[in-house]
Order: sequence, then C-alpha cells, then structure tokens
Amino acid sequence: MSKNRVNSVDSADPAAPDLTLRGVQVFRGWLDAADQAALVEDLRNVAQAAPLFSPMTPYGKPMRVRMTSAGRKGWVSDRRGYRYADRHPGGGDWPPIPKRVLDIWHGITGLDRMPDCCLINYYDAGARMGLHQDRDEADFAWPVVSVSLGDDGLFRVGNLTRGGTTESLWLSSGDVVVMGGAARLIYHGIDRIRPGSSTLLPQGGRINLTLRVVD
Ligand code: MD6
Ligand code: FE
Repeated sequence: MSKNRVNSVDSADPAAPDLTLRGVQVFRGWLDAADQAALVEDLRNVAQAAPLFSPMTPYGKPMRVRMTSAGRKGWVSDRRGYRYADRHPGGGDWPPIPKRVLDIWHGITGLDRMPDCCLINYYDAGARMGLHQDRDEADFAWPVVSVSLGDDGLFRVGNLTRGGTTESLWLSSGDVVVMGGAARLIYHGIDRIRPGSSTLLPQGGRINLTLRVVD
C-alpha cells in the first residue's frame, strides 16, 4: 500500500489519486483481492459484535442501507436526527476499528490522527443512498475516506449546495475515495449498485466504509 506517493502541505505523506472528480479523489484498486478478502473477514467480526441495523431517517422513513460502526463513535440516525453515538442502538460498545482499516487511512492521507468512526454501510441489490453532505463532524478540515467492497456502485457527485449539475462514476471493489479540502462538503450519493458484478461477498451486495474524525 505505498503506491502514488507525493508531498503536500496537508499531511506528511499523502498518496496521489488516479482521478479527481470535482475535487473528490479516487484511488482505483487501492486494495488487491487478498486485502479485500481479509478486510471482509475483519468486518464480519465487527458485525458479530455490533449487528447491522436499519436506521430511521429523522423524517420517519427507514434508510435503504443497513449499517453499523466501529470506533470510539458510531453514526446513528433516528427521529432525533443524524448524530454520533457512544453506543450501538442495542446498547453495546462499538468494536475497535480494525487495524487493516486504520492502515488504509494512514496510507492514503499520511495523517497520524486516526479516525474516530468507521461507518459500515451494506447495500443489497435494491439499495441506494440519496445525495447528502457528510457534515455531522466537528472539524471539516479532516478528510473523509471511503472504501468500496463487493458489487460496483454508481457514485454521483454534485456541488457544495443542493441542486446544479452532477457527474457520476462507478466505484468498484478495492477503490478508495477521499473527500477533503474544498471537496469536503460536496453533495454525493449512490444511485444504484450493479448486482452480481463482484464475487467478493458470497451473498452479493456492496459494502462501503466511511472513515471520519468526529470531534
Ligand atoms: C457510498 N459514500 O459509497 C457512500 N461519504 O456508499 C459516501 O457517502 C461517502 O464515499 C463521504 C466520503 C466518501 C464517500
Ligand atoms: Fe457520505
């Protein structure tokens, strides 16, 4: 995990992306097949301790993706709103973020500060995620890093405010996305997945991890 190194003022030793869309950086195939399989094993262990759940939006509609978290903080949503919580909705602690995940964060960003939350989203064949900003964190100077596993997902990138034109690209298993700097608050979402496009997950579907510094 040491390809594409460049220098930057933002961190000691960040990696260089394969492509940039409206400031959103995409690292294609950052994880090879063996890395991806090992990561899925780590995530199975997380989900055993902190089961996937289907959160309600603040508007009372169930979210289409199932999710859980690892780390000091977990991201949750219910009638009270979107927020970070110290515990799983079932009452237990969130498991620690797997080392393999922290290694991705460090390898990509070069940052010594580790993320507080690793949100795990699971998309089944019909799941999608509407356009949103990641803005529940205290300090937008920290980037958000995401990791795609399993089936391809059609990622749509918009603007810093709602509306306007958008551009889309397919994210594949092993790709890593960074939203930082001027792109940190850009609207983005997943329109659909491409069922059966990957054999990584025996049951099919797509996993996306989002790594964030929370407070
Ligand atoms: C997804 N990704 O790929 C949804 N957020 O399933 C995100 O919402 C996201 O990819 C912040 C930074 C990168 C992302
Ligand atoms: Fe997001």
